[in-house]
Amino acid sequence: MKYKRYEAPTLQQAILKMTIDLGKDAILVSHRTTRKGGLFGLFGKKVVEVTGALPSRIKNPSTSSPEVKPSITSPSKVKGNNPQGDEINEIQRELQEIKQRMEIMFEEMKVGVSSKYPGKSGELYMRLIQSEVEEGLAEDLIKKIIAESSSKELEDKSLLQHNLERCIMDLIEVSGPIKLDSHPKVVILVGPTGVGKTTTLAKLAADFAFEKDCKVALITIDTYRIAAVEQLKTYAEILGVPLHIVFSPQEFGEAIRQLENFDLILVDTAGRSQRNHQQMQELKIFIENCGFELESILLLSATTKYKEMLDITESFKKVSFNKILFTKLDETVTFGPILNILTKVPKPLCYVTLGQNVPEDIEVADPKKIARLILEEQK
Ligand SMILES: Nc1nc2c(ncn2[C@@H]2O[C@H](COP(=O)(O)OP(=O)(O)O)[C@@H](O)[C@H]2O)c(=O)[nH]1
Ligand SMILES: [Mg+2]
Repeated sequence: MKYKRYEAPTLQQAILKMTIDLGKDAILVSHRTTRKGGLFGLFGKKVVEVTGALPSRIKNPSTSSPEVKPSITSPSKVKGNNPQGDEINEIQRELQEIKQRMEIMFEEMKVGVSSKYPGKSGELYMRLIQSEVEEGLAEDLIKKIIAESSSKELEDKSLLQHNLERCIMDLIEVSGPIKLDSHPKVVILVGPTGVGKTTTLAKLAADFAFEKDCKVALITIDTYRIAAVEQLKTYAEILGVPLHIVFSPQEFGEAIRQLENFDLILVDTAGRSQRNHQQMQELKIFIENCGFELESILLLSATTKYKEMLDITESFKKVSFNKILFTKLDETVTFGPILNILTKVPKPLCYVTLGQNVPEDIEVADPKKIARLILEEQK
């Protein structure tokens, strides 16, 4: 038996989350209402926490939520005439009852969703929720397509999906590839450690140097970890482009001046923890005091939890960034957080990366592809 905990603003939404994650064989073991945030637990947001279980004979379709230890003895540990046997049997019977109640609730929930969302729109709403699109946003999107559809059209799932795809695309602002609209164009990649800055920089350098036949140079202010500089040195050697290593904003400005006849200067930075105020301040000073106008791209990993993405974008706003780039799309199946972020942070998306391979695993962001990934049926 696997036990998992889910949180949501209402009991119905929490059960919905659990059912989406564990499937409809899931059993509701317990639920409670609690408050999160606020002072000493007061004035916080009300959340309903449910603990669900999945009988072990059923394959768990997802591992996205944290597992919790069961608070009752596992029935599998009970042998023969163990004195705890009766108690366990009792628990099993109760679980069976809960399961039946759950099934009824699940059916009611489906009825709830389908009464709120007519025709096939409920299915598409569930699809958005499964992709981890925020509930409010999913609701707005579905309401929009309902408003645009006749009752006959509401029964046509592929038409609705097509309309929904278009509505999602409208929300995704893209900038296209880096434009060489100044000379030299200086682009700095910022973001947390391990998000893929150095790898992405190498991919961009290769694209501009080889495909677009531009004069490309690299600068790194990632001097915290010697291994990080070595990684970039290797890329610079392979690509045959110059690399400058700088330690101060003055040196940074000087390096750009020395590279003035290059078309594109790509700048790598040390991974910064969004929670380390000093590191963020240092980066801000580098950007503001180099004497050149920079285009700053914030990298976010598609594998990061949405809440953490928000935290990262909030912190990097202080150093200011012009565009967003999502990495590691190959490592996730839930693409909703990309949409959530792009609707919350009004910055265009420039590229996405989809693997570790330099130079090929990078693409100019395409709203249609992202909308399709969000709406793709999950197996
Ligand atoms: N799966 C996957 N891995 C990536 C991608 N981009 C970078 N990585 C990997 O993520 C790790 C950290 O990358 P790195 O460029 O050193 O991150 P940095 O600390 O931000 O410079 C490396 O193992 C990269 O190969 C991507 O799009 N997909
Ligand atoms: Mg790096």
